[in-house]
Amino acid sequence: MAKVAVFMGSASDEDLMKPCAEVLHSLGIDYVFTVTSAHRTPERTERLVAELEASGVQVFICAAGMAAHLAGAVAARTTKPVLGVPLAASPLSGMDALLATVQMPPGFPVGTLALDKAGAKNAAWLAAQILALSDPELAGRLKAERAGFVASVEKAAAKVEAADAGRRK
Ligand code: RP5
Repeated sequence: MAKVAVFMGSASDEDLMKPCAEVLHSLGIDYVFTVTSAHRTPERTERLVAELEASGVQVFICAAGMAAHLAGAVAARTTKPVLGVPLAASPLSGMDALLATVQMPPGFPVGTLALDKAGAKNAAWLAAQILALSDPELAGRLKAERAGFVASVEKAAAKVEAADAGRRK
């Protein structure tokens, strides 16, 4: 049963959002990954939110570029947490999507992540942390992943230090 829904405003957003799906998959979180537009398919967006919420989705991740209203449109239709990923899809390099996503009026929050792939990944991590509030097993997996980050930095540091030591010889 999907716990997270990932919506993109267009199929052209798929490449930037694949890392979100990859993180969710790596954490063993069941998710839906699909396209729906606040502007082009408002009825589909409304229907998907209602159906997915009824089927057990706990967190909605919405990614869009340009005048990015998708996260706001979803936030209008659910009280589940909505995370927004602004995408650079216009000559404004994502500033348009960032402002449209982050500047929600009071009462309809959208937890806004970084632009593009960094935000896509962190939306998945944050969704996992939200789910982990009521899932001790997932919380344990997140702690293990953090330990993996520590190990990879220590490994990289040792490599850099060894290379520097070699240059000084
Ligand atoms: C937004 O407009 C989409 O999220 C996409 O980032 C952008 C351009 O969409 P396409 O014209 O490529 O479908 O709604």
